[in-house]
Amino acid sequence: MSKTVTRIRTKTEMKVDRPRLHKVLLFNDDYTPRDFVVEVLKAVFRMNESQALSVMLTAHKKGVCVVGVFAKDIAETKAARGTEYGASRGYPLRFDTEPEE
Ligand code: TYC
Repeated sequence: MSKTVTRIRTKTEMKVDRPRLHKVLLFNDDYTPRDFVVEVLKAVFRMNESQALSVMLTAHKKGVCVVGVFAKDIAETKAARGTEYGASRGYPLRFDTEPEE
């Protein structure tokens, strides 16, 4: 004799938050040459000349500029590379990260 088995399937839906993005900020200082800031922006953030010039000038005039928005680990790596690039030439050039709202 065959049996009919009824199973109740329950489905749990998990809502997962999208990972927050992080901004990379560039800070002005009085010592790093403008051309060198542009060089770092092109090398680390793959910007073209005019993008790099515009970001450098905004940081120079306003004190700080958002360079880009990335996943947390990428933002942190790029900020560290930019800061290290400056330090390797003896400049106080500083990048940092901040979570996006
Ligand atoms: N203020 C620097 C100068 O006049 C240039 C500069 C621009 C430095 C932007 C840092 O994030 C910076 N030589």
